[in-house]
Amino acid sequence: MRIARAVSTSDYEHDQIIKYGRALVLDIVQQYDGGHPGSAMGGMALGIALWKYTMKYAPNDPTYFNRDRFVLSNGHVCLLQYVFQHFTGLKSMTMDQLKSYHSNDFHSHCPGHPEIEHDAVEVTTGPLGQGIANSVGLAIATKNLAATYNKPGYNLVDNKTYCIVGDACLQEGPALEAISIAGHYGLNNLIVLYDNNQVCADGSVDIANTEDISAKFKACNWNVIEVANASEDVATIVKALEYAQNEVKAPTLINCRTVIGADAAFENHHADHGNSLGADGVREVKKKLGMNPAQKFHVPKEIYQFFSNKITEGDQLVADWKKLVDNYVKEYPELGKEFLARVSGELPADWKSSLPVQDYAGDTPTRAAARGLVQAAGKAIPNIMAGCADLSVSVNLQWPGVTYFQDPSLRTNCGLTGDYSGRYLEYGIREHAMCAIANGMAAFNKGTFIPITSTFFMFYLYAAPAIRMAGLQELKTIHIGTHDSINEGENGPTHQPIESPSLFRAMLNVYYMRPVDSAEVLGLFEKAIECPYTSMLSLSRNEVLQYPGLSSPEKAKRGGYILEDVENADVQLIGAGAEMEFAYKAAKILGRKGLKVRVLSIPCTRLFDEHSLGSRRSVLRKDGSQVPPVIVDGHVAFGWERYSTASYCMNTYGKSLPPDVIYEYFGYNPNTIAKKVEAYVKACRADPLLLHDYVDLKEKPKHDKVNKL
Ligand SMILES: Cc1ncc(C[n+]2csc(CCOP(=O)(O)OP(=O)(O)O)c2C)c(N)n1
Repeated sequence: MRIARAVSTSDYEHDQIIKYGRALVLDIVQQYDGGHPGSAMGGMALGIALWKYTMKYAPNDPTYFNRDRFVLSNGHVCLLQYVFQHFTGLKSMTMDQLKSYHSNDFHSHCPGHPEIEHDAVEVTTGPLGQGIANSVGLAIATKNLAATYNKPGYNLVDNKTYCIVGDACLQEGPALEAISIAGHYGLNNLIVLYDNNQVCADGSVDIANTEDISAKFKACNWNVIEVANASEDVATIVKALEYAQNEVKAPTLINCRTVIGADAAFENHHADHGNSLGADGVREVKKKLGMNPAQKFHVPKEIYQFFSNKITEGDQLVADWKKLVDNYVKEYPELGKEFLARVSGELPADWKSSLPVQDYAGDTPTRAAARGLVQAAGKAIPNIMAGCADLSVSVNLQWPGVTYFQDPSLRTNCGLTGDYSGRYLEYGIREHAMCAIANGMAAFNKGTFIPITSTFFMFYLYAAPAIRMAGLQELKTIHIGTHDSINEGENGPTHQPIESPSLFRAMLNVYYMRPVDSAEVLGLFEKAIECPYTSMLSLSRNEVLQYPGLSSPEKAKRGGYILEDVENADVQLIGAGAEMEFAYKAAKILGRKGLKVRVLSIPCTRLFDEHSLGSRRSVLRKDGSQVPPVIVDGHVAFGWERYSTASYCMNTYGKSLPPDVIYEYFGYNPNTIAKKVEAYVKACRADPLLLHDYVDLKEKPKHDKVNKL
C-alpha cells in the first residue's frame, strides 16, 4: 500500500532535528575518523517518527516491562539509536558518551554496534540478519504473554516490537527464515521499517540483488506500506506507523525509501556507508544546511525541549502499568502471582519435583530420557517455550495436552491447530531462525521465557551464529540436539556430526553437554534449567548402557568425574556420550588382562573447567603419576587434547550404515580398543615423552571410498 503524504504542524521542528542530527553524526564520526555515518544521516526522519511519535518507552526506567521493544538489525547504524537515546533523555547517554563512540574509553556506552549490556538496547546486533530474527522472538513473547495473562480491562502486556533493517539484512538467510515464520504466525505486533537506501558496502544494492522486496514480504503474508521520501517526510512515516499499529492480522513492513549520507556531497553513494566524510566534507554539509561549520556537537536546546515530554510520558506509563498490575493481582490472585513470578524471571519453587525419576532398568537412548524430562518440565514450568525445526516426530518434546503456538485462525491440512497462548512451536525447517528467535524470546526479559529448541544435533551447525550470539549476550536458551553420534546410522555422513562438539565447546557461555546415560541426562537437564546461560544437550538416537551406582545426576553436574576408580591406575579411559560403552567395556577387558583402568566421564568440559585446578587434577590424576588418559569418542578428538594424551576418536567422516554395524565398521569394538590402549600404555612406559605428544590410536576404516565404475 502506498499512503498519501501526510502533513504536520511540526515540519519545521522535524527539519531542524534532521539537520542537527546529521551534523551531530558527522561530528561524532569525524573525531576519530571512523564509523558508519551514512544510514544514521539518512534515517533521522525514521528516528523522529519512532522516538517522538510512536514508541512506548520510559527513559527513566529503560527496562519497564511493557515497553515497546526496539531492535536495530542493521547494527552498524547504531549512531541513529544513540543520538535519539540522547535526545530523549536516557540518563546514561550523555553528550560525553556520544563522543566516546570509536574512542579508547573503556567505559563507553557507544560501541560500534548496539550491545545488550547498555541501557535501552534489547539485543546485541551486528551480524546482519540476526536482529530481525530476534525481533520475531520478541514479538512472539508478547503475543504469548498477552494470550496467557491479559484479561478484559487488563492489557498487562500489549507492547509492540519495532525493528529497523537495511538492504543487507534482507539478503541474509536467518532474516528470510524469520520473516517467513512471522508472516505465518500473523505477528501483527511486529513492525519493521526497511531503510531502503539501495546502497550496501560495496556499491549499489543491484550489484547483487534486484528483487522486489515489497512483493517478497507480501508473498510471506506481511502487510506492506511504502513511504517515498523517508529521509525527510516524518509525518508520512508516522502515518504509516499508525496504520501498522492498527493492523490486526499480519506483521507490517514499512518500505521506507531513504538516501544514504543525505546532504553529503556524495549522498546516495556507498562511500557514505562506513567512512567519515573528512573535515572538509563535514564543513560542506554544515554550510549546505546553513549551519556554522565551526560549531561542533551542537544540539540546540529546542531539540531537547521537543523531546522533553518523553520523560514525563515514560514515568506515567510505568506508574499506570504498576497500578494496572496491582489491581490485576487483586482480581486474579493466582494468575497474578504467576505473572509476577514471570516478570521477575522466577521458576515455580517445586519444579524439580516434577521431573520423572530415571529408569535404569533397560538401556535407554539419552534422547528418550531427555524427552521425559522436557515434557514434564514443560508442563510444570510456564516459562518454557519449547519447539522444533520439523523433527518433532523424532525428538518429541511436546507434552500431552500442550497447546501449539499458532495463529488461532489457521486451519491446517493435517488438522494441527493452536493459539497464541501455546508453548510449543513448530518452527518449520528454519534452524537458524529458530535459534535466533529463541534469543529474542530469552531477551524479552531475562527469565520470563526459557526457550527450548530441538532438532538433530547436526543441524545446529546451521544455527551456530545464533547460538554464539546467545553466548555473547548471556541469554538463557536450551538446545536439544539428538542423533548426535555416528550411530544415528543410515542417514549417513551428512547427518553424523563428528566435529560439531568442538565448535560448541569453544563458545563461551555455551554449555555443551553430552551425557552418557539417563542419570547424567537428569543432572545436566537440571543444570541447564538452573544455569543463566545457553546449554546444548547432545543426545543419542539409540539405546545406551546405564551405569547405576556409578553415574549420578549430581556427579554429572560437576561436568567431569570418576565413573569407576581403581588404586594405582595404569591408564585412564574417558568415555563420551554414547561411546562410553566402549570405554567401559574396554576397561573391563584390560582389567582381565591385569591392567588397572580408571574410567572417567566428562559430559561437559565447560562445567568441568570451572572447578579448581586441584579438583580437576583429582579427577584427571594429572599429579605427576603419569597415568595416560585416553579419550574414546565418536566425534573428532579436537579439543580433547586438553584432557587426554591419546584418542580413539573419529578421524574420517561417517558413513551410511545401520546403527548395529556402523560402530564395528569404524573400529568401535571393546576388544580392538583394549588392544590399542594396552599397546599405548606399553609405548608410554618405553618412551614417557609420548605423554607430551598426542596420539591417534584409531585406524581409519579400510574401505572408505566407493570406487566409481
Ligand atoms: C553477517 C554479516 N555479514 C557482513 C557484515 C559486514 N557489513 C556490515 S554493514 C554491511 C552492508 C550493509 O548494507 P545496508 O544494510 O544496506 O546498510 P547501509 O549501507 O544502508 O548502511 C556489511 C556487508 C556484517 N556486519 N554481518
